Amino acid sequence: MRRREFVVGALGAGLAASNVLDSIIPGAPAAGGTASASQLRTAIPFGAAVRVDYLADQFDYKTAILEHCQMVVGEGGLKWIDLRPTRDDFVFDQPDRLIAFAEANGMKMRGHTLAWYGAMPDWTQQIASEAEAEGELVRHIEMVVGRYKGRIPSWDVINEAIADHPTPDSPYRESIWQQRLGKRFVELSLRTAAAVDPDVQLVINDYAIENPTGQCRAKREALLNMLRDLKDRDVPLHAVGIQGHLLGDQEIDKDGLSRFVEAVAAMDLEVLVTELDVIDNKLPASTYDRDQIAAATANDFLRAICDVKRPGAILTWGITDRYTWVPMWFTRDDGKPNRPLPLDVNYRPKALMQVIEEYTRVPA
Ligand code: 9MR
Repeated sequence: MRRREFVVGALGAGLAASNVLDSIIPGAPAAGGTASASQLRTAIPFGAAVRVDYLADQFDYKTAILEHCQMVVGEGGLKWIDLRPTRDDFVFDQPDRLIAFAEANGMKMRGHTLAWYGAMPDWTQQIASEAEAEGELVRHIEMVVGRYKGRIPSWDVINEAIADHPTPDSPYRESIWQQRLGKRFVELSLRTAAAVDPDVQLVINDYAIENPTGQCRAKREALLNMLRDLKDRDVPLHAVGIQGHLLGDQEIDKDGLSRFVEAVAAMDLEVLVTELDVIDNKLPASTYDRDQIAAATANDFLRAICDVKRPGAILTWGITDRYTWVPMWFTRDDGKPNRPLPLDVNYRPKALMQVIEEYTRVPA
């Protein structure tokens, strides 16, 4: 079978879950497709989160990014803690270097992120009133989106605004923005970003929506409610970022995730996969088995999305197992290093990379 026929099957009706190992072997049989011809002829841009310092001094790292990515996003650099060490300083060094790299190499850069509870400098704890919060948030977004206007085409305006265990009465996560402004910080951020750069893609980004658990069901529902509320009030918004930090030992809720994507698409919103990786701390020790399970999990996840709607981009949260956030929270009991990303520590492609390529490449 030629690649084109194979990709038709992979993107269309999808690969049977049990078939994932076949799916990454050239020549494997594929089911009949349902995706349109235009969907199949257009590649999905692939990208990765980048640590900008390593681009400068690690040849293999830079080569891997250049070889595999059409898009980059700073793993840090645009977070408040990096940009705003003090209330009055804006430090643009890292994102300036990353955008220069992207532009020099014909890549797009995504912006991550404008309003998040995490990675906040201590001084923001002193934001005491509603007016002060509004002033700081608006000033920040105007300054940062304005600096890269026309150059960063897509922004995670809102990151992880849904509570870890949302309830109908309390769907939002605590943050300085939520505490001082209530839920209107979401609308304020989106409207401010849209006013600064009307062409930018405005994204709401979140995680833990892909498993068949009560927590993920509640997160999906809370996120959809938030999106509906924004759309009902004509708040500018273009896409939902599904982060995709997949728990390797948990099943993907294919129906639940597909239904979620359907509901997002029905609101005329695009879907992006923004932070894909596979958390492997509970997976078997064998490297081979672990990589196959990670690839199968990612395949189930991507298939559930792509069966419904072609994502605007697929990005992983890092490119090589050498540099990943995963061991900060999910070290293995056996002491073996984590393997969450598409390339191993020596930049060799793993089964996960093959799965990603099946979804992102233009058919021959
Ligand atoms: O990978 C990032 C890590 O290096 C940072 O220390 C951390 C705090 O800024 O953020 C990590 O990235 C997170 C992303 O910004 C939002 N989704 C979850 C990611 C992994 O924790």
